[in-house]
Amino acid sequence: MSSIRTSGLSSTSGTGVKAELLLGDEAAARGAIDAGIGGVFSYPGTPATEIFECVEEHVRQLGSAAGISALWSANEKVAYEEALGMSYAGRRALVSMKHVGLNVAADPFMSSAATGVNAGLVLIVADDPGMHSSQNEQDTRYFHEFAQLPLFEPGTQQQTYEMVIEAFDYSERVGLPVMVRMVTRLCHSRANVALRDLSATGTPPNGQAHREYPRPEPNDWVLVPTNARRRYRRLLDLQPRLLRDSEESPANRLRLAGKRGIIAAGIAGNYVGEVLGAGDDDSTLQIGRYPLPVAQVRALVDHCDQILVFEDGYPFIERRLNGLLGIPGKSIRGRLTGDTPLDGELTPDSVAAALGVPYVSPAFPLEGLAARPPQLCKGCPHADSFKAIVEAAAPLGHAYMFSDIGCYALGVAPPFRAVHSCVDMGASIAMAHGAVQAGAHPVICTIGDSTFAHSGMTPLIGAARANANMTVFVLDNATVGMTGTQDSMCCGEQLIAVIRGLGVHPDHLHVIDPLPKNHAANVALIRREIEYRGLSVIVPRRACIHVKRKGKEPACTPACECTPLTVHARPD
Ligand SMILES: Cc1ncc(C[n+]2csc(CCOP(=O)(O)OP(=O)(O)O)c2C)c(N)n1
Ligand code: SF4
Repeated sequence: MSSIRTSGLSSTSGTGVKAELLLGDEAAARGAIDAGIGGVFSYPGTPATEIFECVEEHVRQLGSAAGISALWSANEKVAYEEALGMSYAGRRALVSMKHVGLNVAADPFMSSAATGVNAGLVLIVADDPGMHSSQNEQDTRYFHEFAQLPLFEPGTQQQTYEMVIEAFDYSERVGLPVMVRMVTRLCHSRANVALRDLSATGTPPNGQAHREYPRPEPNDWVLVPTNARRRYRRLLDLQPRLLRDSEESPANRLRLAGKRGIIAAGIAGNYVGEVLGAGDDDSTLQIGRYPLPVAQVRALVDHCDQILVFEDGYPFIERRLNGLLGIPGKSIRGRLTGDTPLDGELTPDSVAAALGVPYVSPAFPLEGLAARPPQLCKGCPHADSFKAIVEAAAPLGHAYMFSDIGCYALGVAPPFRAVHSCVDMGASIAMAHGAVQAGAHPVICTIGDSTFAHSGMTPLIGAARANANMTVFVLDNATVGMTGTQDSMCCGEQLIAVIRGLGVHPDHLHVIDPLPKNHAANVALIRREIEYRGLSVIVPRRACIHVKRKGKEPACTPACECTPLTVHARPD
């Protein structure tokens, strides 16, 4: 019988009292709430967004009694730093983001491995193998190794809940940030989760856990070289303990049986359990925690002739097993050997094929369904903006149109074809400025209001300083449309004040209302600004139709004095 079980880790002393049907993201959030966090920090990004939103909803229902602060951050670096500050100040902090968000947060993240933490700090990163809603499928486990920090990898919703609680405790025991890696299928699927009875465990009520600020060694957090060397040495000295704790953890489960060995990481254990069912003879090692438990891996390899590795993402474990030269007499198989595809998500079908067992997927067959490419919603303000931009630029020669990540990236498709690049958040303005320095003209750049606040402001300072010959469109739809209309950090008149403050000349800063009735006037103004030999910024301002549908107010700051944005309902 397979020892890779899909059930969760057993909760401490039978304290699970009620089961709730939760998304993986919700299970993570509930774990953090039950661990007594003082705050959650995040920037939206699929598939991690619902972690923050679940805590936010909890705070909305309980108000200040929740004792938790839940404010979106301007970007992932800011989110990580805010969480670190809360940890230093003695409250547990959760920070969550999608995988590419950790690239943005990598600077404080790497250095926090040296400073360490005070109250528990848990970083949840949601990977997106298969790129359902992402620009790449990088594997966060490499960041665990890069930073030399402990990482948990739950395979089920129940494990997610339990591991997040354990991650906070562990973070305080070792004085380090602890990472939790999730993947899209886990984040966005539901299962019953047994939640702890906090009154029975003596856990402090939500948000009440508080640790003293550790006055004796404040220099630990000041990474000037003398301290940094000392703190890095501490991180290195902790490594044997992190390995031992991982080897002793019930999250890594070894079962020795037949001569074929299976290593399954996180959610892959579910797929193996599903396709093999009861009655298989294989030896198994379920990985739920890193550093990789070397002792268990060695025991499995010694016992078996052939090892099959199933892991979502890169062949992280398979590569480590093989090293440079492989293991004489043993066959290590997985993504590198083509037993499972090198890219995309694992599925029960691909796992069954690699195991050589018959398996009929219960999933609905997709063949024959008409393809439905994503497109801008009917009535989307971006459509009117692109129409005007394309028409204005047409007679001026081949325009270079740099863009960014957001709903407006759909301007790549016909009839607009107005997006020639979309690389990473905030890249458009810097790339446009680079193209200007290569002598390109006309150079046009489109970026959303949330992406601008995330990482578009800094490149605009340089472009304004150089008066770069380009035209920037900050598409202000008053929300973070692409990830589900979260509040935008900077829109309306506040956005204009920021752009002006970054050094853009007021004569070449314009707000337009992208409506069909204004089309001719908008085209004329845009053309004039493209022809101007210097930097222009144009802000097409009209709210996303879903801001209205959700009955939300456009997300200007309380201090904002802009005239209300034109909000249009969907035409149908
Ligand atoms: C580093 C990173 N963080 C988060 C995301 C997820 N994401 C994609 S676009 C976007 C923001 C979109 O908002 P905005 O720029 O205002 O454009 P809109 O979708 O509203 O048109 C976010 C949060 C991402 N792709 N990369
Ligand atoms: S969600 Fe809003 S911004 Fe995105 S395509 Fe639809 S209307 Fe446009």
